[in-house]
Amino acid sequence: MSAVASEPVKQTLVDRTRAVLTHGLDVYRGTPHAGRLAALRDRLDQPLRVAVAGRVKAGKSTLLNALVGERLAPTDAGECTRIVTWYEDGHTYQVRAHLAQAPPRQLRFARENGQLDIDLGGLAAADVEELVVTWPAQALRAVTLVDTPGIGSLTESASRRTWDLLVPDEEETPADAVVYLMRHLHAGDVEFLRAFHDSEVSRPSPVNAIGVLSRADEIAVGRLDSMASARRVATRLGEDPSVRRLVQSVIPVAGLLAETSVTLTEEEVGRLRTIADLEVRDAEELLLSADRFVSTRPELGLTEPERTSLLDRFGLFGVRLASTMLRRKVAGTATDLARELAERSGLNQLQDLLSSLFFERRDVLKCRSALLAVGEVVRELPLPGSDSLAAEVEAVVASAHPFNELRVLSGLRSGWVAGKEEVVAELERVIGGAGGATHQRLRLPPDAPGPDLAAAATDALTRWQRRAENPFTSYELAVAARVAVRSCEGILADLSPH
Ligand SMILES: Nc1nc2c(ncn2[C@@H]2O[C@H](COP(=O)(O)OP(=O)(O)O)[C@@H](O)[C@H]2O)c(=O)[nH]1
Ligand SMILES: [Mg+2]
Repeated sequence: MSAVASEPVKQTLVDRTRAVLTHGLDVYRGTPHAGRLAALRDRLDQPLRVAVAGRVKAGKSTLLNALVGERLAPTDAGECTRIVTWYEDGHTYQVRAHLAQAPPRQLRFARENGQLDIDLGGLAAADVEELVVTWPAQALRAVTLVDTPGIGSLTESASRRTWDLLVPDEEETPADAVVYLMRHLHAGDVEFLRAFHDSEVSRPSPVNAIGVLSRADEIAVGRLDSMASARRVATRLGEDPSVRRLVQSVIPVAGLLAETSVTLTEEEVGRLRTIADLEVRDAEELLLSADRFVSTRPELGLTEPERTSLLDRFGLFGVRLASTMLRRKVAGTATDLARELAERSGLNQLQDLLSSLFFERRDVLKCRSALLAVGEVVRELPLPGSDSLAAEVEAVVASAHPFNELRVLSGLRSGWVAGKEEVVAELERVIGGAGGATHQRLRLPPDAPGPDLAAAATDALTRWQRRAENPFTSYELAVAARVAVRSCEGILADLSPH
């Protein structure tokens, strides 16, 4: 039976965005923009693109490896760290170089000690626009990760490439979302984030950026309570109004430990056991400093290169933590230890956050990037027909509820929408600011039964309707409250069997 005209099939945001892009292709057929629009349409079916950004040596590549679960991105120095590199899922292992002045070229690569080593084949880093590493990896199915050389890179051109990727002048932002690493906040970080957000639909916008206080183990100089100190610093940063309007939240991550936890070897655990077998006081003395760890107690049974390699992989904090956990039998096997280290490094928390703030909203984030880009095409090259295209973009952006939620979220974060603390906190949750899942919006446990969810959603709906209609509610809050009402209605509609 065909659909009845009076009951149009509900179009999703992705459908509507795809229709805009298809129309755009019609308008721009035969122009240089056609390819760009086609690529944008393809992107709707591809994984979300998340860039890892921040200053040089912030620990970006290390953290990217932790997220992939393999040591693909080169860390420290080396030519390849200066090149913007994409890591995407695929059927075969492959590395391509996109060049400024020549067609793309396939590159040779090798793996040594689990690390990917790319041979630039005589190319200079400056000649390479970007590298694309295709790698069959579970983690890359949901997300394509982009490693950046970092702002303030050693060379002007590497710095500029990072900037172009995140804050392009002309083209759409190639990334849908950003994990921004900061070691300690300074003016340059805020300025960078601000510029990135200036190219957004609703600015300033914390909707697609998460802040990571990176190299968290170093904050309390590697003491065992380092992560607790880092958490305090991160919380303070996350409450700072100038940071809140730029990133959704700031969490501490000890990236090196995170990377090592997902690539831990039995051999490494064996070496850590040697330290764990020492008397507590002897172990503490050995681990007082990196120098001491490498050069004292020659009778220990660990060579100098073995000790140096432990330091490179775990950091002093990681060696302390891991050997202590083995000694106290918090972890018995390599698998246990890997799990504990992943948890304590902050990696699990980061993954949860990425999942609730980015992956669950991936369609909205992708559509947002695409519609922004269409808007730019229209501005760059006005043609007959581009006015109606621009109007369509407007219409989708204005009417799609998820975009309204994002707009309110930015409004809350930037202080445009203000109210009583608990009201603002509830508003932020209901519109999906702490995660888009129903239970998260209603602040219920993940396994809350349907009737509980429905009851909570009905309560919330009543509350937000009352706030929206209350004459004492400020104008901004009333607008936001109407968005919250729609969110509650959406939740109830999803819960209802009809
Ligand atoms: N102690 C410690 N060192 C780290 C951490 N993350 C990265 N590093 C080290 O910092 C250096 C720079 O890291 P890298 O990931 O290359 O930084 P990038 O320039 O931002 O990509 C390397 O020597 C890493 O081993 C961390 O969480 N803790
Ligand atoms: Mg790097």
